[in-house]
Amino acid sequence: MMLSSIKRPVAVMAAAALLTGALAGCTGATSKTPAGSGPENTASGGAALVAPGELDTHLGFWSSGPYGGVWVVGIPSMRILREIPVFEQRAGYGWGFDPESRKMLQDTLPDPTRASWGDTHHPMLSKTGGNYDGRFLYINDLANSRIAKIDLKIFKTVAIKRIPNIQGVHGIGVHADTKYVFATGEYEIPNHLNPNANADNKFQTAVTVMDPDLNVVAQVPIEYGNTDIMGTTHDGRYVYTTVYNVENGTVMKDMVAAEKDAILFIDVTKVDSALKEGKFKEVGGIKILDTNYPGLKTFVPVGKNPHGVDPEPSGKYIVVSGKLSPNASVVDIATMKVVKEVEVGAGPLHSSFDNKGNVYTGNFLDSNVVKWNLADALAGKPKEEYIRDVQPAHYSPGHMMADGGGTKSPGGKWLVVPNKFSKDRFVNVGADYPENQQLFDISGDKMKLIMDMPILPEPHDLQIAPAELFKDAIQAYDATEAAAHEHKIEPTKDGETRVVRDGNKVTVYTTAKRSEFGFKELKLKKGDHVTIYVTSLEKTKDITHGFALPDYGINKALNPGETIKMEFIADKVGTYWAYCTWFCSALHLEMRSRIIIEE
Ligand code: CUK
Ligand code: CUA
Ligand code: CA
Repeated sequence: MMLSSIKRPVAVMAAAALLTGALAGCTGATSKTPAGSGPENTASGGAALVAPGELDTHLGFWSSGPYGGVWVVGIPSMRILREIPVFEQRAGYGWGFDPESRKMLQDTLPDPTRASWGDTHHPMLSKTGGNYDGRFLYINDLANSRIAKIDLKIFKTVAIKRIPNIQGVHGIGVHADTKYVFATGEYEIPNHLNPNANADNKFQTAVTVMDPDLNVVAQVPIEYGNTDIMGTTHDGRYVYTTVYNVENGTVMKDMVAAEKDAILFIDVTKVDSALKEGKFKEVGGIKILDTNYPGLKTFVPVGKNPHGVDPEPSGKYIVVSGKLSPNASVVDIATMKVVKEVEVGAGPLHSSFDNKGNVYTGNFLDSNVVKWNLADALAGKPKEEYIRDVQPAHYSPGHMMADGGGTKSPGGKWLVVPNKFSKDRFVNVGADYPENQQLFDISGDKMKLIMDMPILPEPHDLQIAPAELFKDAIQAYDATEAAAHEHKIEPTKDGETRVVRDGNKVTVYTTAKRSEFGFKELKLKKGDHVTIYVTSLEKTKDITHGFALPDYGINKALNPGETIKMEFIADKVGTYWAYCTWFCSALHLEMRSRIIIEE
């Protein structure tokens, strides 16, 4: 291999080799690489590359569709840094195998005996003053009408809630100061909202208002057949959603019958005042707001079956993607009127923004990304002028996201285009093709394709923020005491294992370090209700242990300084090994302890 002259990571080379068209014209410095694979002609002059040992400047948070979790990806390298399991069990992290996370998953299912799964579409970072603040990430589960909160101090899911009275939580929105989190209901459930709540009994779905911990504050009944994608204004005043089924149709033909559908604006200040004035009925513990409360809801007619609703940075307009029309509709927030229909191409689904007044709209049918200038379009300039660039996407993009794209302050550097198809972009691996997501450098006049990256189905939507925003995420729990405190137990010291028996209730307090657990052997009686707390004595970052007792369905990762809790009923007589599941030292396989269960 003649790699000595190439100062760039293998991943980029591999990707670049697939991009010969886009990256043609490399210089002599990389002449030994496949033709057209040079980095020098990217708009950034190669700065896009993240060499081994270098760190990414941005983090992307991906929803993973029916994969049910969140992927954290470094940008611009596009290296997957970790997964945050949310709605599904994940053995790697032991998510869903300990009582706390299992309860979070199962208690929020319609039937707790079923396997938990999720269909995640829209990750939304928490905000302060209309900009990402790096504290939390919220994400929906379309499948089971759930929403989850991830704490970005620990990159773990800390709350999952099932939202009552609606089916299919699809769009979610985060208030400009994270005062509220909002969710839509995609599927109509006629008359489902308690008929007593509203005399005319015609409500099909509801918009849900939650506090930052996802407790339902109120629901706003909606008379139309769905509420779809959501957004919020940068001043915190409105949350808005597309409504593509004003027809209340139950089959596709009927859902596209009307010439116009709508954008629904909900005035957040009216939610507050209606609550304050008691303009609601309480149904099953949920405050159902008086739907006729003045100024609470405004429906703005737009072209049929609209889709993406994206707030541009100035806070004046929302760009609504037409889906069935070749237009993006620009809605003026102050007047709640469509002020411009901008022709962008066939099948626009979503848009994102840079810091120079440009909009990036993805066309599903044309399979491209169109960069257009908002001011020029609003001024009525011809298409040749307001459209600044068109680049093919491979293939058929859904969402697209620029760094800081949904905020007041986009960064204007990166655009990620998650595509629905990859077709010929990767080596054949059977009838299931990987999905293809593409990275564009948008800092120049023209968009530059930097990378193709195959990923598991499916990269649905994402948020991109500077990595700097997450610098306070913990790398090791500061003190064993702090982690033990969460479980309200005395911290367990080195060399100490306490076994406390109270009838058939047995509580074990023990430790983990390289490379042994605090107890060497544990004797239990058949029928014992066992709780085991394991505290990691590690202080070194990146030394993770695991605690698995497979015969009792237990498996959990254990970070430095962390205390985990496991429970089981010792209902099988025999000898069972608890072992460490994370490779932690040369003696990792020796890190196991015997549990003997006697009659
Ligand atoms: S919806 Cu999927 S392409 Cu769930 Cu965000 Cu538009
Ligand atoms: Cu501890 Cu492997
Ligand atoms: Ca419609």
